[in-house]
Amino acid sequence: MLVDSVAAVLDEAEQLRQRGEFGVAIDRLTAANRASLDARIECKLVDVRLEAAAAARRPDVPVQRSAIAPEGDGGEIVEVDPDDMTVEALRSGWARSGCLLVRGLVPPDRAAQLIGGIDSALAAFDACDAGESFDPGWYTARPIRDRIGSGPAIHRINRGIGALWTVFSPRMVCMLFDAIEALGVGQLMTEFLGERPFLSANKCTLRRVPPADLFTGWHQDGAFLGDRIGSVNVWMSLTPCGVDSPGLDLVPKRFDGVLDSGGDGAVFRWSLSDEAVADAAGSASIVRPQFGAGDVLLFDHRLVHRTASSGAMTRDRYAIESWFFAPSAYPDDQVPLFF
Ligand SMILES: O=C(O)CCC(=O)C(=O)O
Repeated sequence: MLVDSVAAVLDEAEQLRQRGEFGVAIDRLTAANRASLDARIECKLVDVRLEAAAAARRPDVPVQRSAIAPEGDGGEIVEVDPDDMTVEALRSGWARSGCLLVRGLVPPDRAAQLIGGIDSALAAFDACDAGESFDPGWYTARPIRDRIGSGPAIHRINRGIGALWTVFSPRMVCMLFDAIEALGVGQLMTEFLGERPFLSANKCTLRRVPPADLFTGWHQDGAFLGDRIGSVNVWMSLTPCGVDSPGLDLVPKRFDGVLDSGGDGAVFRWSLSDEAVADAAGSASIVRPQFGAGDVLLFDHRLVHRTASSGAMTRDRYAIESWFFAPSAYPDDQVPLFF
């Protein structure tokens, strides 16, 4: 886009932002960026999205939604085709197996685009780290507090395991939101939660997980998010995983609440020991699903899971973990990003 046009778009967005017209500002910036990608617009979009969510008035009373109670003892992950991804299917999948697997939801061209984006974002991080030039559309860090507890502001990246907060890659935020909308997941979450969710800036993570024996722990995200929240994690597997590249281990079962974490054998204070997971699983044995490229697993903060890894694996796994929360039942320590 011409320099003058970018300046005009940014100027207009700034005026809209100052008037509190965040939604219009986001629409204008998004349209301009779709017409021609520009890092200044993408960075501005992140600023406006953070401010819009922070300024949004949270309802005093949470939007009413009926709790999902366990149906049966679990056992097999409930799967549907993309055309059958409805709120009813989501509720039923979560009640019966704690999650819903939508096979092939992300088409191959979009998966390839997101994989390329993860590579570019990590490469831009590396270049920044090495003091080399890089495209700020792919990587622009900002001081955002850690996702667990309200500790000091840090720049969250765990480069060793190929993890980078999506919010640090303004272009990936645009690509992810485009995908979530185009795949129908935005509408699904809004119907399910009864309100359009915000994305957590300090939890949504781009992942290029290396094949190695990783030090990860069984957990329910509710152990650090709390249980009185409305959550949907859209976990997109962009490359096949679960056999020769790291996938997820999980207990395909709905839990009534958040289990007691920590204690003997737990890796972190918010994680669960192998024994605690075996006890909780009961007759539902632990599974390591084989995900295909483009499969999406939808779950909430009660699913018991961990990264599935082993030293015998040979390939990287690309995925995006995107935690969305209902504005009226939003976890305290998560930084909201307007979606
Ligand atoms: O992608 C992974 O390996 C971990 C994902 C996870 O723990 C989550 O999405 O909550």
